[in-house]
Amino acid sequence: MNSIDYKEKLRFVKNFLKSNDAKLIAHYYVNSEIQKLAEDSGGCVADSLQMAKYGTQQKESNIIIAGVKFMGETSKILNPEKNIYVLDKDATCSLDESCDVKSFQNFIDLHPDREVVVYANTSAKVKAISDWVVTSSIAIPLVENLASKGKKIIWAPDKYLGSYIEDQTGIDMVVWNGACIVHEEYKTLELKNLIAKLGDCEVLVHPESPRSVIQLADVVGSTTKLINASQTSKAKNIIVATDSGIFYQMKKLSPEKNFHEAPTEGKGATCKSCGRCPWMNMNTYQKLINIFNSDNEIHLDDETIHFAKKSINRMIEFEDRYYIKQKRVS
Ligand code: CIZ
Repeated sequence: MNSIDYKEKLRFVKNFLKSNDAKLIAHYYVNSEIQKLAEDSGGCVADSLQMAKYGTQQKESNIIIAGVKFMGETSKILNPEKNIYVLDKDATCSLDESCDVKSFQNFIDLHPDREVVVYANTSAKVKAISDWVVTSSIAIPLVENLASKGKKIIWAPDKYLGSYIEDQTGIDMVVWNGACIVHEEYKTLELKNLIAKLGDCEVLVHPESPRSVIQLADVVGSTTKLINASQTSKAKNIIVATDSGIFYQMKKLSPEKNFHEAPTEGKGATCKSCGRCPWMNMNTYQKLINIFNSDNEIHLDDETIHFAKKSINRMIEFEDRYYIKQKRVS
């Protein structure tokens, strides 16, 4: 990032946001320039749920989401009175794309005795036909809680996160067959080789990764958990198995550490993603400053908002209760 260029861009973006009564909110996976612009213009960088929650606290009537479509939709669900924009409506997510609402409804109908739990990486319509929406940070306690009440569970759409939850809890779920094209590419053998080569290192893995990669992790968790772990780790070398957009936050918090991308190459690699989400990569400065010249506003019907909000709010209430209880215990 050229600093003269950046200063000019920041000045422009600040004026642009102010004159359009807008706030910029970015995800950890977008490029470092957009993350920095969000931070320096008074917005925030966060995971999808925190992005949507942050939007509810802002006075601006226009919220610009730098991320992918389901993140814009989640923001619209929690902020229906605001105008929500994404930088590119074609920026999607392979998990969301793998689980269209019609096929998923048919799947649910095959298992009428099961509670439906879906990951945040789904469309608003899929959220609306589900009982619970969860993020990776709260998925395990929520599934354990449901199972303790004798509930049987459908999990969608990420099969790897689903098997990770099953491994951790011993709870058997009916799991949808979706995957993230970025995380699915991490290679076990090459990761083992990199660990051996570096020696003193710590391995941070997102649970959307294959089981054999997760098994090599020192820490497994959501984007926020991995960023925190990168800061508290005592290791000089950190290997990270999640989208490389996250390195901006990790390097900012620990400039003295060496960060390494977990290998996506090797035997059997198709190199579809190479550790970088092609849709997150569609978030650019040019699209940001032209956002109001194109059709980038998120529109959802009232019924979808109503039912999707119910499923999201159930998670938020569960999460609040869970963390209060954790605090009491610790
Ligand atoms: O919910 C999010 O922001 C995603 C995509 C992952 C995570 O672990 O936070």
